[in-house]
Order: sequence, then structure tokens, then C-alpha cells
Amino acid sequence: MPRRLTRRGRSRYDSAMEKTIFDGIIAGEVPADVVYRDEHVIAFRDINPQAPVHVLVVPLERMESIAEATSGKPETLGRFMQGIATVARELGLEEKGYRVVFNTGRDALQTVQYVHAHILGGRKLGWPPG
Ligand code: DGP
Repeated sequence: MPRRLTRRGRSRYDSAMEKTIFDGIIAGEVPADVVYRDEHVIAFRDINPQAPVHVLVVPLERMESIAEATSGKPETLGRFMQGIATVARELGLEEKGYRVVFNTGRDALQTVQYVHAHILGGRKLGWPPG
């Protein structure tokens, strides 16, 4: 028997549609070291830091990955980008520089299905990334 699909073509049982740990952090149900919050984004320190400064910026409006930006609202996406730049500035990273990473999908090892920008800084970063 075929599975019932939602309007977006997904089965209601797809795990990607379930709440993520970042939904819990936004709701204040999961503790996190929050460094910034406004009406559009939240930023908190990564639990497994890969650089002296490693912060995740998450829009309060859910998308699963940056791949959804093709159909996202420009206002939401713009606020997300402004949030990333604001957080980097407030963390004092502007002068020396920093990297912004969107792991997207399986090959990029995206593990949390809620879009998030990694801000990495505080040391010289290697290139190419692994
Ligand atoms: P990604 O591979 O791009 O999906 O990275 C997800 C990141 O989220 C990973 O670097 C670890 C971080 N992370 C996972 N769970 C938690 C959590 O409960 N708290 C915090 N602060 N970070 C988390």
C-alpha cells in the first residue's frame, strides 16, 4: 500500500520532519550556551567545537537545509544572513576573519536537519576543508 505523502511529497513518517535538538534549544527546553538572540535568529556555541570560536546560527523559522533557500522567503533568508554577520561581529571575528559553513545533505555530513550556519574562527583555518 503506498505511503501517504504530504503536500511537499514527503511521507509523514520521514524522520527529517520530526523535531530536532535545535527546536529544543530555540524553545528553551534544551540547555545551550546562547551567545546571541533576536527576533529572527539564535546563536549558540557548538557542543563539539572545531575551532577556538565555533558558533551555530539558526533562523527561528525552520528550514531543513540551505537547499530550501530556493523557495524560502527573501526576508527570512536576508535576516538569517544579517544574523550571521552580526554574530561574527559581536564575537570579535571581523578583523582577523572567519569561515561560514552550511553542511548540506549526506555527503557533507549534515547531522541536524534544521538549517544552521557554522561560524568558525579564532585560528588560521586550513583549505581545502576535509
Ligand atoms: P552538522 O554536521 O552541520 O549538522 O552539525 C551539527 C552540529 O550541531 C555539530 O557540530 C554538533 C552540534 N550539536 C549537535 N547537538 C548539539 C546540542 O545539543 N547542543 C549544541 N550546542 N550543539 C549541538
